[in-house]
Amino acid sequence: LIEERPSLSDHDLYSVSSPLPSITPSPSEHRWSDTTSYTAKKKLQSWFQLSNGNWELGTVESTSGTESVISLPDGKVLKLKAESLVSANPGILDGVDDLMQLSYLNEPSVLYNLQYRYNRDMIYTKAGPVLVAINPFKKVPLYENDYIEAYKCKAMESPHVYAITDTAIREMIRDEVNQSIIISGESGAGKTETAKIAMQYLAALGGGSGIEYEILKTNPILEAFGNAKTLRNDNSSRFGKLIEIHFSETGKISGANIQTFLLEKSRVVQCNEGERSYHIFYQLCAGAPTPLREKLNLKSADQYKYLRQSTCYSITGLNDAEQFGIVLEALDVVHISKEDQESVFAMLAAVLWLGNISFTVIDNENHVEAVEDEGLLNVAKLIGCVVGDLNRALSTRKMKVGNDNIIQKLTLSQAIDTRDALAKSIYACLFDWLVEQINKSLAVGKRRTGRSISILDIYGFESFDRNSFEQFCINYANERLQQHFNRHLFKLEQEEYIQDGIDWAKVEFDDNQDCLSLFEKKPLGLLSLLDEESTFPNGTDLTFANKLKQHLNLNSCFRGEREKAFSVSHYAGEVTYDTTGFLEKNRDLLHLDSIQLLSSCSCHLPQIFASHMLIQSEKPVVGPLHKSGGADSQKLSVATKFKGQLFQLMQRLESTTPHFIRCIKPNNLQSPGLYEQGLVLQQLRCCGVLEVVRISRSGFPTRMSHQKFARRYGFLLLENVASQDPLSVSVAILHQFNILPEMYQVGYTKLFFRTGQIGVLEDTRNHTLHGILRVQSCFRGHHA
Ligand code: AD9
Ligand code: MG
Repeated sequence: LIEERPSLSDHDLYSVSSPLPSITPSPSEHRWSDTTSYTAKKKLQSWFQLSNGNWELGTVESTSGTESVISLPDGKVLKLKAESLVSANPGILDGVDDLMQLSYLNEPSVLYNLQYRYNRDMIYTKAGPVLVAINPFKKVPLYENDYIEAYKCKAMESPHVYAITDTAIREMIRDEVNQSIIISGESGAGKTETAKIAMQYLAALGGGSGIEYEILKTNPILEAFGNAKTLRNDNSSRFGKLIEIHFSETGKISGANIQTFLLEKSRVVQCNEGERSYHIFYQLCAGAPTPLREKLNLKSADQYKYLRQSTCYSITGLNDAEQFGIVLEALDVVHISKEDQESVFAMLAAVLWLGNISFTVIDNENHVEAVEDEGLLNVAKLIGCVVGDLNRALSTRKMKVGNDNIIQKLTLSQAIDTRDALAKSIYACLFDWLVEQINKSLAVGKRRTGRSISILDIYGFESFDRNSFEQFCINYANERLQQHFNRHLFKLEQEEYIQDGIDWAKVEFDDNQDCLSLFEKKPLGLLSLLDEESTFPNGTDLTFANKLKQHLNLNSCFRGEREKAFSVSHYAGEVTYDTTGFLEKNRDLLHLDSIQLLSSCSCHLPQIFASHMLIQSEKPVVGPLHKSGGADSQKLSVATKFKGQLFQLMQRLESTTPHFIRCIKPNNLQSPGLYEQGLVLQQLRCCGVLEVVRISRSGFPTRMSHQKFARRYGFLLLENVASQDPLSVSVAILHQFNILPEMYQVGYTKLFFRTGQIGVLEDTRNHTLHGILRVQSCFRGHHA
C-alpha cells in the first residue's frame, strides 16, 4: 500500500490550503503527528498499528536488521518489526485538502489526514476527482450565504459540495453535456443532507418565477413521506431519488423532475423495535389542527397499532408537530390544493385505522370477519365505502373455479395479510401520486430547454442483525451504483489511456462484477431464482432458500446459511439475509377484491389509486399463477421491476458527466466529534478511495479531442494556423503556452492533461473573450 513520490516540489508544500480562516490544533487532540520534533530531529516518523487496530505515530530512533526502535510522544519506547512500520508524511502536509498531495499514500496517512480536517470542522476533502464528506453530526459553519457567494465567484477553492456543484454547472455549460452528482455511502453517512446542500447551491443560481424555491420545498415533503427512523439513522431514506434539474440556455433553472425508486412499503405495517414508521404519520398525529383532527377522528400516535409495535414514537431533538407545519407549507408551495391535501391526510388516517381493525372467528373452520368497531367504521368513512363492502373485501376472496365464481372465506392470517396489503398499497400509491403532483408543478415549460444536472440520492448500504427483502433490494442497488463508480473511475479511465496509446501502468481495483452477476445472472442468479420461486404456487421461503443453496453454493460471493438464510459478499461487507417474507414481498399481491373496493369508493384519491393498480395489473405476468385461478392482480415482480428501474437509471447516468461524492460515517452513534478509525477505514476501503487517488495522481484526468482543443483555444495563437490539421494546431497551442511535457500526453485522438493544466488555458481564453466583447461593445456604442 505504501507508495512514495520521489520528492516534494515547492508547489506541493505551499499548496496546503486551509479552507477555514485559522487552524489551531486543539490541545485535547491526540497527537498523531508532531511536526516540530520531526523537523528538529530529522528523524523518520512512522505509523504502527496497536492491537485494537488503530494507528499510532512514533519516531524511528534506530533500525537494526529487521527490528526498529520507536519512541512515542509520551516518552515510551517500543521495539517493532521494521516491516510493520508505515511511513508518515511530514507535518507540513497535515490536513492537505486533496489526498493527492500526500507524499506517502497509505491507509494510516489518509485516515489521519481526514481526521485532522474533521477535528477542525473541515468535513470535505478531495480524493482526486472524488469528494469525500465526513458526517459531522452537528451544525458546521460551512453553508451560509457568504460561502455560496464565495464559491460562485471562485474566491474559495477548498473542497465543498458547493465546489463540486459549481464544477458541474461549468462543465454543463462548457461541454454542453448533462451532468450528474452521484452521492453514495452507507446508511446515515450523510447522502440526503449532501444532496440538499447541492440543491441549495443550484437554487442560489436562481431561475425566476420561484421555481428554485419550489424545488427546495420538495425535500420536506418527500422526507416526511419517504424517510423514517431506523437503527442506523434517525432520518433514513426508505426510497431512492433522482432529481433532474433543468436549465435554460441562459443557465437559469427552468424546472425539475423527480424519479423515485422502490419505497419500502412494508414499514407501514411492520417495523422493528426502536425504529419508526414514516415521519408523516407521527407529524399528522402530533400536528393536525383541531378541525382536521376531528374530521379524521385522529388519535395520538400511541393509539395506532401500526405505530405502537416498535414502541418508539419520537426522535430526540425533533418536534413532529412543528415538522407538520413545515410540510403543510411545502405542499402549498408545490401547488397541491387544500382539498387534495385533506384527501392525503384522510388516506393516512385510513391507513392508521386499518391497522386497528381486528378480526373475529365466525365458524369452526377458523374463518373470520372484521370486528365492527371504531377501526372498521373509520376506515369505511375515510375511504368512502359501505362498511359491509369493506368487511367483505377484508375477509373473503372471489375466485373463479372453472366457469363459476365462488367466494372463499379467509382465515385470520389471510385476513390480516389482506388488510396489511391494502394499507401498504394505499400508502405506496399515495407516495407515487404525491411525486406525480410535485412533478406536474415543477414541469419544465413547453419550450425545450438546454441541459440538466441530476442528483442521485439512494438509500445507503445496510446491514442489520436481521436483514430481509428490503435490505436485499437496497444492497443490490448499491452494488449497481458501485459498479458505475468503478466503471468511471477505474475501467473507463484506464481503457481510454490504453486505447489512445499513452504510457500507462495499470492500477488494480476491487471489481464488484462477480457480486453483481450473482444477482443478475440468468437463469441462475438470485433475482431469477427468486422470481421463479415466486411463480410457483407451492413455493415458500424455505424452498427458495434451498434452491439458492442448490444452485449457487459454488459461487464465491454466495454462502448458504442455516435454515432459511443465505449470505452475500457485498463490496461493502458480507450480509446475511433471512428469506422469511421474500416471496410474499416479491409477489406484492393486492387482491382484486381490494382494488375493486377502492375503485368503487366515493373519496377521489383511492379511485385514482385503484385505476393505477389496475393498469399495473395488466402488465405481463411474472407474478404467481394461482392454481385455483384466483383473480389476483398479476404483474411484474417487485425485484424484476426494481432491476428494470436500476438499468434505466444507469443508462440515464451513462449519458452524463458524473461527479462523485462519497459520504463517510465516522461513528455508529450519530454523535459529533467521534472518529472511529476502523469504521472510517472500512468505508474508505470498500469504495476504493486510495485506489482512486492513486489513479488520479499518476493519471491525466482532463482530456479533450484534438479537434475540440484546436477549436476552443486555436484563436489564442499568435501565428496563423488556419490551414493546419487539429493535431498540429493543438501542439502549437501547447508550445505557445509553455505547458510542460510531463503535464500532458498526446494520444491518437485526444490530449490528456494532468490536473489543473486546462485551467490556465481556460482563464486566458476567458480573459481574451471578455476583452473582445468589451472592444465590440465599445465599437457598437461608438457607432450608435
Ligand atoms: V440513509 O442511506 O438515507 O439511511 P443518509 O442519507 O446517507 O442515510 P443523512 O443525509 O440522512 O444520511 O444523514 C444522517 C444525519 O447526519 C442527518 O440527519 C444529520 O443529522 C447528519 N448530517 C449529515 N450530513 C450533515 C452535514 N453536512 N451537516 C450536519 C449532517 N449534519
Ligand atoms: Mg438518505
